[in-house]
Amino acid sequence: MNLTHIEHLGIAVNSLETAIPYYESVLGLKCYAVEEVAEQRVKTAFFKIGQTKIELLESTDPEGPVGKFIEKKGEGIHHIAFAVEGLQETLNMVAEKGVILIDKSPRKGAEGLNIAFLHPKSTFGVLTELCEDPNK
Ligand code: CMX
Repeated sequence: MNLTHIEHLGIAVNSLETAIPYYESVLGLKCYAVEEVAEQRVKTAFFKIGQTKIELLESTDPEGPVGKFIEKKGEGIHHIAFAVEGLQETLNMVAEKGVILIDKSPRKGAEGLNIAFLHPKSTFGVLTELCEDPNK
């Protein structure tokens, strides 16, 4: 497996509007994009810190993955995303090692990345996303 860096950390928040000022005014980061990912039933806001991003996630549907997460656990770190080269091969390899895949093949995520999730039940409680930039 060829993980290159932490692509982003996903953080569930109740409201982008109330969370963004903390990241901008207190941490001094700049929100460079807000994007709705309808398929995932979230609105996202992105910040860059070095090579890594922070992705704030506001649910647009209480039955969506982030809506359910917030209902159960409240705001906080929702997932870690690793950048990987060769996403489909990596998924095959991870599945062979017994990890439960949420996505058996890559699909489109925010920022045009190809993404796939691994189930937190087989990754020691951390929802894990693998991302590949199709333009690299
Ligand atoms: N981190 C860690 N554990 C989590 C979790 C998370 N983010 N979300 C759910 N869980 C846990 C639940 O607490 C539950 O644990 P227990 O059985 O101990 O209670 C377990 O996983 C299974 O939960 P579930 O209720 O059976 O399943 P859900 O319907 O809540 O679905 C999951 C969980 C991870 C399969 C689902 O959220 C999913 O498919 N996620 C991938 C997609 C996603 O998260 N999209 C949003 C971000 C999109 C983006 O970044 O653009």
